[in-house]
Amino acid sequence: MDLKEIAEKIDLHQQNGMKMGKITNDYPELTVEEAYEIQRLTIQKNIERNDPLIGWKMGLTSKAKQISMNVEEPIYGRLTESMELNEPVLHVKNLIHPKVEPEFAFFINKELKGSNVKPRDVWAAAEGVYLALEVIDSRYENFKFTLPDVVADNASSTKFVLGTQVFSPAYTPWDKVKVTMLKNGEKVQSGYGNAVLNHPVHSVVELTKMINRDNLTIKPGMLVLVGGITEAVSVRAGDMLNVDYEGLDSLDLEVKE
Ligand code: 0L1
Ligand code: MG
Repeated sequence: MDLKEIAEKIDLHQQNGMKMGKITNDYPELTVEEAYEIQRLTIQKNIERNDPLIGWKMGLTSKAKQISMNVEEPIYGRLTESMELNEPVLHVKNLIHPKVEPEFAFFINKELKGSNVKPRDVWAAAEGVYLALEVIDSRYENFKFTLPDVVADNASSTKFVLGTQVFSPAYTPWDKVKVTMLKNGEKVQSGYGNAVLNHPVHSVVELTKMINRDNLTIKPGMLVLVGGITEAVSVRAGDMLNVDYEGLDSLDLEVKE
């Protein structure tokens, strides 16, 4: 099994929004550790194209998603500059079957590292929290994959957009924020911040511990998308999403061809 060759294939499908068969169809013995190495090699290709790493995302952070995948811990992916939308407009022409989920993004401005990191270390390192929408678009048919497949495909990362306002991490109980998503004026999802590992801060703690296994750290200036607060919602051209974060602000996303 040539991990570099697999990374090149995934990169091609990610860049062109082309679906592909599961990697584990060809390599059923693929481990999660090897899948993270494929993810690293794939994102290395973005970095070589002047599309630098700007952060991390956590996935499978809700108990429901973990049970459905039969796993006991979340997964992580890497965010690069080209994934950030500069305005709340999503073009779906080069995407496969995009879905959108409401999240929080922690802006970390002090290095977080080690296997013993605690919530208070995250609060000391977090300079701000943004409201965020993540667009996921698995490269696998029908969003069907095993754990190593989805890890290799960078945890389905595709695009994300941040709200304009940054919030102090200190004054909001992020686990208690109610989020309601409307699609074309109709309520489609709602949930609370505690859907993310009981409290979003735990997501940053877990990420720090998970990447520490590969001697990696969260560097100052990095964003962390903590995980979906509700189920992800499928979108297509012509859709309009309005997401209300009670007591804070709301985000819109216009979906165009
Ligand atoms: O951001 C996410 O929670 C996605 C994790 C990967 C699983 C999926 O694509 O649904
Ligand atoms: Mg997500």
